[in-house]
Amino acid sequence: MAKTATAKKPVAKAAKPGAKPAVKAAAKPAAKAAKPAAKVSAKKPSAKAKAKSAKKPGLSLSMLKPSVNNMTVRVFARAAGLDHSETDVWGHTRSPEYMARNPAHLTPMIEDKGLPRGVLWESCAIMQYLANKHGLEKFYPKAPAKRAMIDSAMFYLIGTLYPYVARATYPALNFPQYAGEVGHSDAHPDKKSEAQKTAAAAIAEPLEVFHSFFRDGKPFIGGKNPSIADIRLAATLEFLAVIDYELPNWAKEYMAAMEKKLGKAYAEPAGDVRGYIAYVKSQANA
Ligand SMILES: N[C@@H](CCC(=O)N[C@@H](CS)C(=O)NCC(=O)O)C(=O)O
Repeated sequence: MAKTATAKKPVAKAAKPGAKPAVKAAAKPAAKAAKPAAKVSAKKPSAKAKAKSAKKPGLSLSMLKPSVNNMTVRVFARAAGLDHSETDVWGHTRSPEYMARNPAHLTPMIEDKGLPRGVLWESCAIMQYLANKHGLEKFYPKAPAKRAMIDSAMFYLIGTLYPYVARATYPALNFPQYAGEVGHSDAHPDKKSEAQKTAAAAIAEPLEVFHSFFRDGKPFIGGKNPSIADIRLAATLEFLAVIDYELPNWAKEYMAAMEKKLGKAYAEPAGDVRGYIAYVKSQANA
């Protein structure tokens, strides 16, 4: 979802997380999406978690709740037990303050003193960095060959699968174009809908590659446990519900397995995305 802050007014209105009708349609966590730029502590640390967070200093994440790019990092931070706070930057990504820190005006974005420019964006790069920094090998193996497969799956997702998903779902989500897409079209709505359908049809092939090649008979791309590539994939597939995309059975089972394995860490951020989808669908049917 690019250019949120510059979205045309009606779009911005429809898209605003936590707008009243959304609360009605949304699962509970989406209700919390209401306050833009509000800092929300993602979790109340237990005594054990507090001890852990001494090793893992607080992390600040700027995010947008309806976005699966953001859901990716939100799930990861929770699953990895990273002590972090989340700031909802809805409507602020193009503000001079945000742009001064992040000229790409993108979320998710983390802030960390150790980073040369103080901030980092791109969901996969953020997960790689945090996994490296905190030695989270369970999510991002160190062994070069294993790591290369995770990297390959993530690059393939961002470079090939995601653009199809964005073209197929963003019109239904009332999102502007995906970051990196340019162009304006005066094409007849029928032609636009045809292009959207073509993109949806193109999803099947790369999706199958994740199954047959990257999973290769294992429960997850990471093997027995979900890796950062699995978090990225499962979050991406969440958007397909907005176009009632018929996922193959393996993908349905895979997503259920991800949610079962990661529990609340997955369910809570997914609830925000699902809540938003329920809201836009209810608007479309109204
Ligand atoms: N490839 C990037 C995509 C990031 C992206 O498109 N972010 C959108 C939200 S889904 C955004 O922050 N848009 C706000 C803007 O462009 O102003 C990632 O994986 O992090």
